[in-house]
Amino acid sequence: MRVLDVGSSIAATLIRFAGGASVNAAGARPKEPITIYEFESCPFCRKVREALTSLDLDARILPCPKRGERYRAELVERGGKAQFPYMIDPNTGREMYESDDIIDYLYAEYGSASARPGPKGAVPLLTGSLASMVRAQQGTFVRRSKAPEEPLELWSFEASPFCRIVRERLCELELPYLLHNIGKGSAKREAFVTRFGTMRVPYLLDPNTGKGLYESDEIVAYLDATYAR
Ligand SMILES: N[C@@H](CCC(=O)N[C@@H](CS)C(=O)NCC(=O)O)C(=O)O
Repeated sequence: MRVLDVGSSIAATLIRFAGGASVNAAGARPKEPITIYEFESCPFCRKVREALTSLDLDARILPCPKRGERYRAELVERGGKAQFPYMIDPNTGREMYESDDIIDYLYAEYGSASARPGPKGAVPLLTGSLASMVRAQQGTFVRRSKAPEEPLELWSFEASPFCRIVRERLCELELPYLLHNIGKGSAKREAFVTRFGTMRVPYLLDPNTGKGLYESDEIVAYLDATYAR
């Protein structure tokens, strides 16, 4: 039911104290987007995605839901184990596991090390896991899908309840996408409005079909109709 879906997604945002709503520490800009192997319900991945919004960074997301085959095996080959998140920065050649190390790295490279919020002990793990429970573990397990030729593009920010609903489905369907983080205060908002006419997210653009969509429930229906098997 739509009202439960949106209500539980709002609850997930509140449980995480609305982390990843706005930009607070954007520094040097990477030429190429960062790549992240992750899955939506993972509390460690959630922390990293919140940092990406705070730093106003885009990312190539390679979704690795449990039982997924598209990118999990690729990561094991590359990094040696199935542990998420895993980050690759094509601009510096650095790659790493461990969410806290990734966040330290991103703040030092693309924000400022002094603006990096403290790790806060077990709180992100507890609240991030609770948020996933409230969402009934959506964004955890794979759904069979056709692989797109080109990655999709999603304009989103981490705390948005509506964007979460879309990210969960992209994750379950193992659809790679370029995540344009566009939190409050993002330098990319003006260009978005100029290009699309209004400031509203989520916005999904599928270069494989030329389709562009705003409403989260319509986006999910589109993804299912186009890619689910
Ligand atoms: N200390 C690591 C913990 C990462 C971790 O345990 N990730 C879990 C997902 S929440 C994982 O990779 N599980 C293996 C799997 O899903 O197959 C970090 O902070 O990045």
